[in-house]
Amino acid sequence: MNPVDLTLYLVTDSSYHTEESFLRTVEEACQGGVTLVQLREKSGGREYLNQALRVKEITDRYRIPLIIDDRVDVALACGAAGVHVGQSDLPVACARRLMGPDKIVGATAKTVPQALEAYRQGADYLGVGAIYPTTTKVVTILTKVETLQEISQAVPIPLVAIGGLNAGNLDILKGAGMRGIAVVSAIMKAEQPREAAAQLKRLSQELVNAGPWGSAR
Ligand code: TZP
Ligand code: MG
Repeated sequence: MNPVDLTLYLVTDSSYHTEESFLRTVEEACQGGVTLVQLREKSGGREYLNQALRVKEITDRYRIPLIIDDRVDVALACGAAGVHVGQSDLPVACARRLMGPDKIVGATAKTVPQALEAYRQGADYLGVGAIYPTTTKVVTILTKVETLQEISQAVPIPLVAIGGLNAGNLDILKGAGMRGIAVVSAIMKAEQPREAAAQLKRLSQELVNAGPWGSAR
């Protein structure tokens, strides 16, 4: 299992940005303290790789691992730290085989059987949600907090919650055993991404510390 700091996971969406404001937002988020960045763009292979290389230049400067959504080939081609696969992407076992043992492989899981399968196939962490309805373009269903708890008890790998999360609605995750939060809009649409990231990180840290993984215990 590769160690990964999920405290504040930024998932990108460039759709409402110019390239310049997109890259600046990612950089400010890094300055604000995001612990992991996922490039999640729906462009074709060549354009996706070029975006990945530009984002990696930034994340490398801040020593923050970059994860590529969906595409193992793009992750390998740009030298990313890892890949994140959903239920309709390559199976985790394939992603693991292609990425090798030392890269991060994350997976989406919305149920206990999906979580167990991803864990057994070699996932390092799981993204679970959507916790709340989201305005980000994604095919997803809402995941109940009880399901988060069941998943966190079923697998030994860390979980990150995603979907509609912002600084004002994280309390629902108390006691759910999460190791962090993943956000798109709360940072990508923020007027001050650096400040937004810093605040979300503080709140996520409090949440994690209060749970079973916390250093406070
Ligand atoms: N998977 C489940 S919800 C979601 C993804 C990629 C999008 C979350 O975006 P936001 O803006 O943080 O609700
Ligand atoms: Mg995906």
